[in-house]
Amino acid sequence: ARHLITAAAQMGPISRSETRADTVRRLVEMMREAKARGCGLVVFTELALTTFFPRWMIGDEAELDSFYEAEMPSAATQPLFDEAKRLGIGFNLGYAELVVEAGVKRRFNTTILVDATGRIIGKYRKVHLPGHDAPQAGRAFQHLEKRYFEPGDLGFPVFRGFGGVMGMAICNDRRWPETYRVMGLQGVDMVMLGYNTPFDHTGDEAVNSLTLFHNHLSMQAGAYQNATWVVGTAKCGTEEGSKMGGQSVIVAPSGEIVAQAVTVEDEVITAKCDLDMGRIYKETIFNFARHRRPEHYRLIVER
Ligand code: CDT
Repeated sequence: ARHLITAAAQMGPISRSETRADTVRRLVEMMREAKARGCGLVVFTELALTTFFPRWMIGDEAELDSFYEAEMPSAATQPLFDEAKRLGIGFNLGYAELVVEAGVKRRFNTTILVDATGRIIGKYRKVHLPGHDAPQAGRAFQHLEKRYFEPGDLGFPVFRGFGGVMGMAICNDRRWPETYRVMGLQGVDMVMLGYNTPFDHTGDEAVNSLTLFHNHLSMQAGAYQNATWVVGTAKCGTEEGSKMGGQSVIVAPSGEIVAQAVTVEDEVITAKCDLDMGRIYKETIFNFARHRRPEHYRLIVER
C-alpha cells in the first residue's frame, strides 16, 4: 500500500481588509497542524490568499491587480514555502495569477503543487469559469470569474509526486465529469481541489438549497467513476456578507467520504489515504482499456 496522510485545510471567511501576511499566517498555522497529525500533504483552497473578489465589480485596475500574485513565491508567500520545507510537507495552493506576456496582462485562477522540499512541481489553471463577464442587475453579489480570468490553457495535467499520480482542479471544475475523466485517463490517484461556493449562485431557492448536496455529489461521483481520491477544500462561512458552503471532504476511490469538516471556519481534516485503493476499481469495473467505448463518445469533444 502507498499511504499518504493528507489534510484538507478548510478556511473560514477572509475579509477584504486582510493582508497577504494575515492569510499566509493562517495557512502556516494549518500546515503545522497537518504536520503534527502526520500529514505529508496539505490541500488549501481556491484563491486562498484573498477574499473571493469576483463577487464585486471592480473597475479600478490597480485595485483589481491587488488581488493577484505577479510572482510565486513572492516575499509575502515565501513563508509558506519555507515552512513547508522546514516541516517536510507538501501543499496545494490556489491563487489569482497575473502574468504579463508581450506587454499584455493575462489573468488566471491558478493552483500549484509544491513538494516537501518547497519546490513547485505542478501547476493548473482553472478551465471551467462560472458566472458572467459583466455585472448582472438585481444581484446582491456578482460572480465575475469570466471577467477576471481567462480559461486555463494548460489542460488537466497530472504530476508524479507524493508516491502517486497527482491531479488538480478548481471549484466549478468539480461539477464536470470531463475534469476527472481526463485525469482518470492519465491514471490519477488523487485529485486536489479548492472551492468558494456561495449559496445564492443560481438565483433559485430550491436549487440553492441543494448546494451542499451537489458539492458532495460531484466529488463522490468523480472519485468513484475514476477510481481516485478527491480532496475538496472549502473557503466558507459568511465572507463580506456572502454565505458560502463548507463541508470540506476527503473522498476515497470507493466514493465514500472518509473525513468531513464540521465547522465553517479554519479547520484541518485528515485521512490516511491508500493510493493503491483505486487499483481494484481500475482493474475491474473501471478498467478503461477494457470497457470504455470511445468511438461512441465523439460528441463530447465535438460539442
Ligand atoms: N468558485 C466557483 O467556481 N464557484 C462556483 C459557484 C457557482 S457558479 C456561479 C461553483 O461551481 O461552486
